[in-house]
Amino acid sequence: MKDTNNRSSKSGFVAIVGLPNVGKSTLVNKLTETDLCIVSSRPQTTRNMISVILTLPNAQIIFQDTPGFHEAKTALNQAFVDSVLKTIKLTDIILLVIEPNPRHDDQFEEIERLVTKSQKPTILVINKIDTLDQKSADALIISRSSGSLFNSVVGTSALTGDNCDLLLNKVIELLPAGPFLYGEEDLSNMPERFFAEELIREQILKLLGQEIPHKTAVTVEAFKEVGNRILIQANIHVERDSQKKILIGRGGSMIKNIGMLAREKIQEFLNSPVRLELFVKVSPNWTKNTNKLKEFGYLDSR
Ligand SMILES: Nc1nc2c(ncn2[C@@H]2O[C@H](COP(=O)(O)OP(=O)(O)OP(=O)(O)O)[C@@H](O)[C@H]2O)c(=O)[nH]1
Ligand SMILES: [Mg+2]
Repeated sequence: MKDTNNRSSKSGFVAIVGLPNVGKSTLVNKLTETDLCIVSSRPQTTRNMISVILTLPNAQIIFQDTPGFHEAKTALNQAFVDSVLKTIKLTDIILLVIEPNPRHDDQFEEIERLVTKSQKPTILVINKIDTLDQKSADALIISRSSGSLFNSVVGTSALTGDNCDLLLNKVIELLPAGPFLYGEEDLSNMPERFFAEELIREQILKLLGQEIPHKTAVTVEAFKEVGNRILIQANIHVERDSQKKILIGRGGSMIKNIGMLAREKIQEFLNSPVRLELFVKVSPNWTKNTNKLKEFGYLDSR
């Protein structure tokens, strides 16, 4: 296959899956040298499959970040799990990301089984290798490689970038021959408004305590040019009045802070001045309501 400049080319979709908080999104950002996937120290940060495109001279890779695989207790959690299952089914190559001392519970066994039984090329990525000394890291990779069901086993640090080039080369080796599927400048096939929602959610994850971010969804309701700025109006949905009060903060201080920090990030992303208006809405029990999940973009509306 030839790319647009008539060179031999490879292209394909590469899913990044694993338990929550193992560093999947950090790894996608590092491999693509972007900042498109939001990252936080808490589990269940990623909620949708997110495509990030890396175009190299002879290869185009569409990385697919996915939500952490976990037990689905609410309709929202089920939507996360379903998006992982769908991505595994439709992708070309699968990277299963684990930590040096992975949990060996039912969820881990299930995701490992899904990946190794997929009949697709797979790589086991042992991430956060920077938390081990060199000797232990080498020993771990050797022991995981022996008798492994994966095409390759690689130890990486998405934080420091260690071995990320090696991982990228292994991905390129496994990539099928094919023409580029997207323009060479495209960073994602997802709309700008999706990333604006994510950048607002990122600040909520950073600024608010344990439970609130898990009960929060962001929807952009308006996204338009007004004069030399882009006006973005977004709703922040929570489940209860008490959560709304916390999000607004004393005298509106919390929502003001979220808005200020998110606006800076969105301006950087869009490379344009932005006016951001945020509204907090109570949508009782939205995490359990499939109609709301469709409205908020977590379930297909078809
Ligand atoms: N030490 C170390 N920390 C890392 C590494 N990669 C990611 N982290 C940290 O691990 C935490 C989780 O990272 P994420 O990239 O959000 O993890 P995730 O797997 O996408 O999490 P979910 O979206 O919740 O499933 C963050 O605090 C990261 O900074 C790594 O290679 N080394
Ligand atoms: Mg993530």
